[in-house]
Amino acid sequence: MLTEAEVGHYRDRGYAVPANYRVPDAALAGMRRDLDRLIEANPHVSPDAMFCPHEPDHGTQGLKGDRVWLEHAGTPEILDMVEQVIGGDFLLWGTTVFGKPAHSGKETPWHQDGEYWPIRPLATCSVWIALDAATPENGCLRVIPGSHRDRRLRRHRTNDGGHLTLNQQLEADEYSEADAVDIVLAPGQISLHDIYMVHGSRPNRSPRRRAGYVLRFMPTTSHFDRQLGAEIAKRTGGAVDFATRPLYLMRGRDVCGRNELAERSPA
Ligand SMILES: O=C(O)CCC(=O)C(=O)O
Repeated sequence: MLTEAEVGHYRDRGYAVPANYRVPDAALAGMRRDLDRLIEANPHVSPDAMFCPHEPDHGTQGLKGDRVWLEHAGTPEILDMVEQVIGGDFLLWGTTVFGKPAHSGKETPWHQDGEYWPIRPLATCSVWIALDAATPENGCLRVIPGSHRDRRLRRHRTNDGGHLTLNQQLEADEYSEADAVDIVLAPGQISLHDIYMVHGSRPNRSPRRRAGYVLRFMPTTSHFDRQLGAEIAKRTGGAVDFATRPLYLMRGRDVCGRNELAERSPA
């Protein structure tokens, strides 16, 4: 569980790194094996950003995923921490492997997730699980503490440069990189961040891979709006398919009553 201070840090700074939690060694070894399999099964998809690996066959990347990633997403201790920050009614609406390979791993531009997610009102908690050590050298996640506080989407532009994992990028005058903090994680450590948080990561020019598995949770007081998702996908031309992706209730009930929930069948 998050300590009271960590919950306070999440509210005040927009992110938290639980000091006392590590994915247990055996589970972490399993995730790393599953990552090797995922990469091997998808030679046509860049490991830099693999969307929805928890779906066997979904999305515009043509990624061949595996239900085992949905099992990983349901780790009870992680769900407990998510509950602490977004309450007891929430669903999983996406996952991503950001698997920055050694030497060539792509940059993630500074952005706010809320810019291109069809959730209204905007509310999520992302959980970033370090499958490898994440350090400044191999392009760890970087955040601008407190940038979520005014709950305002800043100006973004589309940048389709092939060196980026995402094509939505904050305008340079919308943040100050001098305020950035590196989220350095040992394998198995996690961080949590808010939907308005300004964040990004540098390219990986080191000899060590930097893979993270990211879980996207939202409180069911919000609506995952598929129609809006289709419009956003059209506007951004992104690799994600918001219109058809399944939504899995992880805890509680669908409070707003408008989320179309999928069955969570076993792996
Ligand atoms: O891992 C990265 O480089 C980017 C992750 C990210 O943007 C996110 O989890 O929202």
